[in-house]
Amino acid sequence: MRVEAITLRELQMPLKHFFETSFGRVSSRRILLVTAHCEGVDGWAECVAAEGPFFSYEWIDTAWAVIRGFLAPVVLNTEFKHAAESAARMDRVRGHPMAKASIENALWDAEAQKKAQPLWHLLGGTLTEINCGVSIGIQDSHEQLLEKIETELAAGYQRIKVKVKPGWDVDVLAKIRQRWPNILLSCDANSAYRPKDLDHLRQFDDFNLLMIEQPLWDDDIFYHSQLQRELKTAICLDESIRHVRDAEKAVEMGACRIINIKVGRVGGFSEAIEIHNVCRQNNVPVWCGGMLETGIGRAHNVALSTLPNFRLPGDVSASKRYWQEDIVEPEIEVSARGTIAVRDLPGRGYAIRQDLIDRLTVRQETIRTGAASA
Ligand code: OSB
Ligand code: MG
Repeated sequence: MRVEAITLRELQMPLKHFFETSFGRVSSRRILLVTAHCEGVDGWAECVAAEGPFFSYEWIDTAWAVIRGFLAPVVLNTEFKHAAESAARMDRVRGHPMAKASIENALWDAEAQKKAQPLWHLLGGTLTEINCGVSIGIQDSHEQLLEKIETELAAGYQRIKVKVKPGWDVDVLAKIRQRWPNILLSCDANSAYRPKDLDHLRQFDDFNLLMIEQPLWDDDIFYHSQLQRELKTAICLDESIRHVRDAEKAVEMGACRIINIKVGRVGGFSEAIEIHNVCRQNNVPVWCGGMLETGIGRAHNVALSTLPNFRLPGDVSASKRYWQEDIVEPEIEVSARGTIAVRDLPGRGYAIRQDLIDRLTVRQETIRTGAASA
């Protein structure tokens, strides 16, 4: 398989409702799509870098620049037996996992199509139905949040995750638990707390949470290991797990009991699979995180979630929660039991809506040759 050209596209897509985390609010997404043109087959992926460097240092403009200047040049016109080989070619570039993931994952999609295999099968997936939860952002009022939870539970989602930060945490969790004593409930702090908040965080133990996601610094493992020893509730790491060594370290140090795998955050499918495997060997359950993706990123998340250690419901939810109209067909749909059935079609299994993508595109560039200092 040879990559003849790579097309980058930026799409402007308004969210149905704003999404707020401890690091800020977003109302409209700038979506970066990557297409790898591979001898008659187009592989597609979504770069999950956001509108600004807040979840991590990457954002859409750094991703675009690093792909154009440094990543595309090392994969273009190279013969690959397997998409995973592209990771080693891109290794010389330090960091920028979301940019790298978008290239590698587009190649996996192309490879699956060429082999006429579903992507989930090529990744080594075994589950045919995946379990879904939702992530609900910080709202303008407690009432608005409770209403949203009500809606998602009625839709069948198996787990509710709410975003928390100082000032939007204990009271919120108490109200949720009062109304729904038994639902699977977790919270995500996106690094909003510090070790000095220990006494405050201990109150979270009263709510029988499935986990507290990323309470401390985005790059920390050590202080999480101290915190985990003090809390009954399981810590789940998201931002801190950048590659398989972080997962090994976190497990070894007892910094968490659960790991959230986001394929963009860890640099692509091959690293995500390695993290999955290490967690499986150590009996640490994983689940698939989300980054407010369109259907292209979502389809990749669904495929990854079929690996056997994805034992907890992921943040893999229906297209219609975020988008008026999604760019894949059919849209990602969730059953009344809160599941997504995998599709037995070659590649990602969801067709590209090229007409709609063209209408939403605000910037486009095709890279054909190794340009800058490759
Ligand atoms: O930390 O999991 C997170 C969205 C943007 C950035 C970070 C996170 C999230 C979510 C949304 O929680 C998950 C989704 O895509 O539904
Ligand atoms: Mg998170």
